[in-house]
Amino acid sequence: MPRLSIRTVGDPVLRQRAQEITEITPSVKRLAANMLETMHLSEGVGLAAPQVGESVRLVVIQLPEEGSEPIFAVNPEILEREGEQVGEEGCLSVPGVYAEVRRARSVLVRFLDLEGEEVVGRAEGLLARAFEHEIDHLDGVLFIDRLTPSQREELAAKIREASGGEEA
Ligand code: QAP
Ligand code: CO
Repeated sequence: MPRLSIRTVGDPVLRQRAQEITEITPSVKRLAANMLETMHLSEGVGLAAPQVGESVRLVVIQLPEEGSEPIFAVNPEILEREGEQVGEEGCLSVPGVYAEVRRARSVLVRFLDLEGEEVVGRAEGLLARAFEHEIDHLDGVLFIDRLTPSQREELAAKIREASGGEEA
């Protein structure tokens, strides 16, 4: 299976609202399998279809814990959020940038699996964070959009330094 190329910040596909999937066709399943493989090769824990240039509502998540299975979610939605957690995030589409992001501690999610069966379940901790992060991608939102003004300042300063301290 070919490794898909990952779009990075600046690519307009990352800013579009992705389309609902109306039918789980073989090509949707093939995209899902290719996304999982691409995510594994890039050592990611989550990937959304727009990150590989496909503007459709499909995400894959696989937590790094031993024995955790991949989750394929078609048309995922968050029905409820509860509590708060702050933790470090990165994104394959924003390579090399990591920042603390505030998210819900727990979310109630609904999606279709690749067989078209509805799944409703509660996710906590890292899994809740991954669902929020990946569903944001489907709405054209990146984790860097969720930083505080002072975090943005800090990030801008780092980028200036990395470019050799020149005026940008
Ligand atoms: C989203 O992120 C996420 O910059 C998935 O050089 C983040 O897989 C879910 C990655 C935090 C839960 C918690 C980023 C790999 C991977 C990079 C990723 C990099 C190499 C990010
Ligand atoms: Co991401």
